[in-house]
Amino acid sequence: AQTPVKVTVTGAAGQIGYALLFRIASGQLLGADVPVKLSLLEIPQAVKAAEGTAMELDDCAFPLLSGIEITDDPNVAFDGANVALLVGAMPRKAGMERGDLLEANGGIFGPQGKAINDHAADDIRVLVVGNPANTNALIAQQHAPDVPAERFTAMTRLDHNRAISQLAAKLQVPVTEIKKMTIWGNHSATQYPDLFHAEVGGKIAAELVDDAWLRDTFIPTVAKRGAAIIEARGASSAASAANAAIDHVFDWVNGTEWTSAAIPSDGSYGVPEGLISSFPVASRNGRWEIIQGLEIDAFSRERIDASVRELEEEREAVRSLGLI
Ligand code: NAX
Repeated sequence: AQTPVKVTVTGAAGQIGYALLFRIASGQLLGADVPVKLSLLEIPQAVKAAEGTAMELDDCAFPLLSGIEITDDPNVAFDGANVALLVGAMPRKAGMERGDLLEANGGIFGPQGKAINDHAADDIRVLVVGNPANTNALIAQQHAPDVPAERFTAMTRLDHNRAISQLAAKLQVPVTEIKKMTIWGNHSATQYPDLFHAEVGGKIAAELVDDAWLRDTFIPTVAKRGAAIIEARGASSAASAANAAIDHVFDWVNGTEWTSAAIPSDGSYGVPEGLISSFPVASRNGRWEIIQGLEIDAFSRERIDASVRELEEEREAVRSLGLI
């Protein structure tokens, strides 16, 4: 039998954790034939709640689930980890300045990056979900000098899936008709969902919708969807976020021709090297590759640059706080 893959989930007792763990254990993260071992990392106050979730995981008798470990120690949680889903983060509280938010998250993602560096398996793949996801991923990466930089990624797949869904609804086509969707930049309100390369039945999506809808409805609807979910549900996106995390890791491991993921820039498309920014990506042989050669018009250029500028500002801020 195959050795189980160790998957570490931080913030395991939170609402995304609750939506995520059962899908991992059922084989949707890596494949229906890959046994998994789960490691749940929580803060001490939430360990008991994580134990409750583990009881429910036991009660599913998942054939692929070979064990569950629960801990509040990152050195234990990441020991031998093959996949790390960094979900737990410090949310922005009312009146909190951006510097305070970045500093609080630096206190989480710095030590977790170091624990990954010191204890994870050689093939470790990291997906950061906890916000501000791109910059948290950068912090963790900078504390893990022995891990190839490209193994640290942040999630824009939820934005990508939202963009597909909005476009499919507008054009009244099945989501499966939409190809080559791209989210550029930061997982924040400045993100740029790009319809100039997306295709619907072989036609460029931007040519099938009017400019005003693209600019004034589509882009803000995708970018502000998280806030709309909070408004409607009274809680932030959880099952859809968990679903996107599953999609991201599944495609990273199993391959895809085109999706969106925030990965370390190699300078492509004018995005400064090292920033963890969302790009159109393919996954081949277990590695993300930025899709090259796309023409970027002035409209897209301006929006990509604005989101990338925000990422640069976040990087400057965490540098000046001594977090990287
Ligand atoms: P919850 O508040 O329900 O859960 C977070 C959990 O993390 C809590 O159980 C908490 O105890 C735990 N935690 C905090 N610090 C920790 C640490 N140092 N080590 C281990 N665990 C720790 O939040 P939830 O709704 O699950 O969201 C989690 C994160 O995902 C948030 O930062 C949220 O902003 C972010 N999101 C990111 C999205 C994306 O597309 N990238 C979309 C969904 C979501 O908003």
